[in-house]
Amino acid sequence: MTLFDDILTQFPPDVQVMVRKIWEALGPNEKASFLSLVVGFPADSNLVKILVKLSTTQIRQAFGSKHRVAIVGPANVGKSTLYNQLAGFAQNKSDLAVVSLLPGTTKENQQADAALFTVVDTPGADAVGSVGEHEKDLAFSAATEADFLVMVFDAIQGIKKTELELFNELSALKKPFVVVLNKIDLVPHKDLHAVISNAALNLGLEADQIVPIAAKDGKNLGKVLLAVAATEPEMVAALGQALPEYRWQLAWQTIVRSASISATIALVPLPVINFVPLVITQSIMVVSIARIYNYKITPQRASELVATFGLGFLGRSIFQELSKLGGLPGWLLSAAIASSTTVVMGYAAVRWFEKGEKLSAEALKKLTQGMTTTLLNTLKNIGKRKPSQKGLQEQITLALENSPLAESRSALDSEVDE
Ligand SMILES: Nc1nc2c(ncn2[C@@H]2O[C@H](COP(=O)(O)OP(=O)(O)O)[C@@H](O)[C@H]2O)c(=O)[nH]1
Ligand SMILES: [Mg+2]
Repeated sequence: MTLFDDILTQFPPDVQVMVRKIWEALGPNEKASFLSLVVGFPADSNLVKILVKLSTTQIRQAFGSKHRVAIVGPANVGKSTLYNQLAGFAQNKSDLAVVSLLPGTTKENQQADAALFTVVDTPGADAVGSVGEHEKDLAFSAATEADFLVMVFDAIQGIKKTELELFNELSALKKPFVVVLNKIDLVPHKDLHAVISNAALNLGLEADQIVPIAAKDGKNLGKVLLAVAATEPEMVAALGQALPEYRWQLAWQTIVRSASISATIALVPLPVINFVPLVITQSIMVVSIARIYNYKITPQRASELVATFGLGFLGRSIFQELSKLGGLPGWLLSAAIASSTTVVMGYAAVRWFEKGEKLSAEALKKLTQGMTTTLLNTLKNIGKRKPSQKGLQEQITLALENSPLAESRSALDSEVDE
């Protein structure tokens, strides 16, 4: 068994194939330097452990399996309408559901393939009588088989006794879920706040756990999808394909995750930033971003792309410049630079997939320097003592999630395009 095989066994079985592919895509020098790191720092088999632990989620995200999202709720609240919005991205029009004013229109479960995930429409789960019982059973069997529930209620109807009972029964399935309040277009603007907070109160949730939507015209559909994505990162790619206007925000989630991983990799005490684990992390990020932008690229191609942007080299030269100035601990510099190059790589990948455009070396440098300064300013607050990996990861995540970039990339665009 080679050393690499040994490392590979530490990954969960379902991601081993992918890790091996990425490994095989690396050049001989990169392979050698990675292995020498591992051999040279026996006390720091930590490095491998961190990499394994952190990249597993990412690999799952990039190569994740299909998920089932079931739309459930009382009759006539707009489940089929919402389903059609989601399934609208599917090729097959016969997958669409019949929508009508009449309660009880949907009598069977119906599913559609919306890119990477499967949406399931169900009959009303609140009906009474023998037909109603049967339909409720169908809805509950779909919910039981699903990985995620979109629970739909009617904004005008509100949450009364039957709705609450249904909510409790569905919650008892212990699936991740989002509650949406549909037909919000029928609520007068001045009552909006009260309607949402009443529904939250009755369900025992916080107001921000409820997403008001108008399925009929697609209003806030993206919020539903982001709520789904937040609990099921594997869906991010699928959602990005479905909703082009959310692509950047979805890509940003991937970038934040990768950048915080990069920082922790850099935290391991080594004289220079660990280039190879960074390349792997960034390659996986690029594969995820490609999926969001509806491209499929191999991990090999992604690692080549990462290499052509030359950010590893840039990172090291920025490290040298900044460490000459003194005053800042090496771990802080490494972490900030590793994160920044990952953010910039993510942004560069977005531009690449969006416009087939490669940012100039000058632009990349400017962006990386700017990002490093921003992150150093945030991280200075941690103090001189080196934080734990988890602590650092949280700090970076927080800083990036709260950045204006989470909403829009215009700040980066204007730096590059001016
Ligand atoms: N005003 C309004 N009506 C809606 C909305 N979504 C669905 N509806 C209407 O509500 C009725 C029931 O919709 P449907 O999707 O069949 O509900 P389901 O029984 O839960 O599947 C239909 O007349 C829809 O046109 C919405 O966002 N706003
Ligand atoms: Mg229906």
